[in-house]
Amino acid sequence: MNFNEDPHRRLNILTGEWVKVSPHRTKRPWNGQVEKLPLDKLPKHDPLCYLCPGNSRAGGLTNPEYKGTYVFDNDFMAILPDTPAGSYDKGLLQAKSERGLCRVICFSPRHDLTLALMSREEVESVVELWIDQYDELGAMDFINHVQIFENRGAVMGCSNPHPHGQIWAEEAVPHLPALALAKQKEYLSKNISCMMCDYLEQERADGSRIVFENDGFTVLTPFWAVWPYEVMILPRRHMGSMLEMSGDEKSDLADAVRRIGIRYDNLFHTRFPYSMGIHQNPTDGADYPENHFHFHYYPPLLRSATVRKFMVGYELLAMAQRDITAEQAAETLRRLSDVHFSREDDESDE
Ligand code: H2U
Repeated sequence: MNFNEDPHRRLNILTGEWVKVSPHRTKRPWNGQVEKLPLDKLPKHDPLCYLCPGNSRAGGLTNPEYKGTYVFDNDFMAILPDTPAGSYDKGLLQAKSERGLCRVICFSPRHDLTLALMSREEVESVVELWIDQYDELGAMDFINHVQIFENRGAVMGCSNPHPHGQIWAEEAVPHLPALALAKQKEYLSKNISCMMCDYLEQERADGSRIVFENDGFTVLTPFWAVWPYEVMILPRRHMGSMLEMSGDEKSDLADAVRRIGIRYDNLFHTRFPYSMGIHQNPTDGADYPENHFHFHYYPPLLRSATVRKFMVGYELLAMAQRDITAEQAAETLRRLSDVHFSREDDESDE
C-alpha cells in the first residue's frame, strides 16, 4: 500500500476509531502563496475585556491588577460542586448527576499576546500554573479528573482574544480520556510495555511525522490525525502527569508549546485557531502505570486563514476523513520557522 497514493484507513490506537485517508485528492501539501497580512492590532489592555487586569466580570467581581498568570472560578460553571448525588435508571434511559467545578486561567495580563507571542519564561509560568491547578483540584475529594484545555479563535467558538484557557474538574472521568486509558491498559497488559512509549519509539525511528523535538518532548502529527494539522506533544520519558516533570522538562514543555504555536501562526499568517488539551492520570488516588500524559491539538484550518475543514456529511454519518496525509502535514509544519512571522524583522524576539 502506498500512503501517498492509495485511499486507506488508519487506526487511532487511543480510541479504537478509524480515519479514512484520501491522499490521491491532494497529492501534495498546498504550497500556495499566503498573503502576508499583519495581525489585527489588539490593545495591550482592553477596557471592555472581562479577563484584563482591573476589569469587572459578568458575575460582578473585579479582576485584580495581576502581573503574571491569573486563575479564577468560572462565573458560569458548566458543572457545580454542590450538585446532589443522584441517578436516573429507566432501562434504556440512563442519567447520572455530575459534580465538579470550572476555572478560567489567564496566561498573561497582556490582552494582545498569545502563547506563541509570549517568551519561553512566560510560557513556563503557564506550565507551572497548569501543574499547580492539576495538583490542587485533583486533591479535592470529589474530583477524579482534571481536564485542562485552551479553546482559541472565533472559529472555535471563543469570542475573547485575551490569552486564556479553562479547566473542568469533575467527579467522573470523561469519555475520551477514559477510552484512551482503557486502550493503554489493554496494551500494557498484553505487551508489558507502555503503548505511547512504544508508539513514540516507532515514530522517532520513522521520522516522517515528527514536527520537531527538544530534549524532553516530541511534537508529531499522529499517524491517525483527523484534523489537517493536528499534533500531539509527547514527553519522551514515561510520565502519567505533569507533576512528574523535572525542572528541565517543564522548560522543554514550555518550549514545545510556544514553538508549535509559532509554527501554527506562521502556516497561514494568522492567529491560528485550535482546541488543545492535556490528558493526564485521573486524580482518584488509583495508580495508572499504563498512562503516558500527552497534549492534543485540534486545529480546524485547512487551506488558509479562512478555509477550514468541516466535520459534516460522510464524517457525521460514517467516519472521519482527511485528504492531506499526516506525513504531508508534518512536512509542512517541519519546514516552518520558529520565529513568529509578525516578528521576523524584530531582533528582540527571544
Ligand atoms: P472561552 O472564551 O474559551 O469560551 O472561555 C471563556 C470562559 O470565561 C467561559 O467559560 C467565562 C465563560 O463562562 N467567563 C467568566 O467566568 N466570567 C465572565 O465575566 C465572562 C466569561
